[in-house]
Formats: sequence, structure tokens, C-alpha cells
Amino acid sequence: MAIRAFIFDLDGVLVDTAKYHFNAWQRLANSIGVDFTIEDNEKLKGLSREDSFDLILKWGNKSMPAEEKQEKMLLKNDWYLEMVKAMDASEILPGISAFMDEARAMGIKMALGSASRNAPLILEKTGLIQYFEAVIDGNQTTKSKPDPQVFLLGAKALGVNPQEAVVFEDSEAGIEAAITGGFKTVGIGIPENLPKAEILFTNLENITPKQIISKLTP
Ligand code: B16
Ligand code: MG
Repeated sequence: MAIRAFIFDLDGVLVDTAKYHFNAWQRLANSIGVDFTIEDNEKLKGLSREDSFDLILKWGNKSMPAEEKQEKMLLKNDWYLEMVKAMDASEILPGISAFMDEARAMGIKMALGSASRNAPLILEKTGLIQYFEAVIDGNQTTKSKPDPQVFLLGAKALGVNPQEAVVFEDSEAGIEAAITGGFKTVGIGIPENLPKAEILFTNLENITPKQIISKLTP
């Protein structure tokens, strides 16, 4: 089946907001007496805010009432948003704008498939919103990656089958989700973190949509 659509994860693929999530989660974890390293942050990539905080609490052997959990997550999000509000187009990762310009010129349909409830704001701030026919994010989903829901909703919104779409992901949970959903997969990162991705790049600099399509088409 011919490839007709690209579905992009946001954090770690189009922009590097992982560093802001790290900063805010570390501040929150330390404030409740839990250590939080960059390696810990790697394990949270692609997971929802709630699932991320549950893991931090588990790693620190902590528990707290549901209401207090909500307050802490709001606090983390406020700290995160302070950094997001200062974002602009200069934070789009290398090669992305050229890659998306070319994909659009080729008539490839594009959707966002992100766990982040802050995705619309980040797309506005960076100007990336212009590329997307559909934006599926944590506001529309009920199941977190590795569940394929976010990508299946993206394919549906674009009117394509999963087999006709390529998912670009930087997280293991996201690659799992795409494989389960029947999508073709491009990993962005290092092989150690994304062993299951069909093809892998450190970033999309100097990579073209045609190269991706030819590598993924038998
Ligand atoms: P928020 P993605 C994910 O975005 C991040 O990778 C993950 O670290 C974060 O916890 C999640 O969004 C939720 O984000 O707190 O902004 O709703 O990689 O799926 O684009
Ligand atoms: Mg990501």
C-alpha cells in the first residue's frame, strides 16, 4: 500500500520540550524528597502526565491522596508552561521545517499524535500548526501510549489506513503504540532506546520524505 500520510509525535521529534519536562519534573520530585535523573526522564517520554507522576511516586516509594496529586501535577505544569510560553520557531528541531515543507509539497497528509495536553500551545508558539490537517493530543485521548489510540485517531482524521501512514516517534512507548496500531515506524534517537523502530535517525536533518518512503516501501 502506498504511503500517503505522516503522523508526528511532538516532544522529542519536532521540538525538544523533553528538557523542559525534565526541569519541571525534577523540581517537583525534589520538592517531595524524590531523586530524579535524566535517565529517569527518558523513561517518562511519551507517557501521560498522570502516568509520569505515578512512576515518580513509585520510584520514590511515596503515596499521596488523589487531590494532592492533582495539585502537584498542576504545579509541575505551571513550571513547564513558564518555559513553553517563551518558545518560538527557533526551537523547531534541525531539518524539520525543510522536511515538512517538502512533504506538504508532495501532497502527503500530516497529523500530530502527541500525549501532551499542551501540544496546541506549542504548535502555535513555534508556527508548526500550519503543517497539520489534524491535531490529536492528550486532550482527545483516553488511553496513553503504548496504546495506539492517539495514532489511530490521527489516521482516521486524515482518512488513511494505518498501513498507509508513517509514525515518527522518539519514545519506546510511542514506537510500541505505532507497531500495535499497524503503522510504519521511524524512530528518532539512538538504537539503544528504540530497538523496535523499522528505521532510525538521530534527527531529520538532511533526510527527505522520498528517502523515508523508499526505505519503507518494499
Ligand atoms: P503534558 P509527546 C509527551 O509528549 C511527552 O513526551 C511526555 O514526557 C509528557 O509527559 C506528555 O507528553 C504529557 O505532556 O504534561 O504537556 O500534557 O512525546 O507524546 O509529544
Ligand atoms: Mg515524544
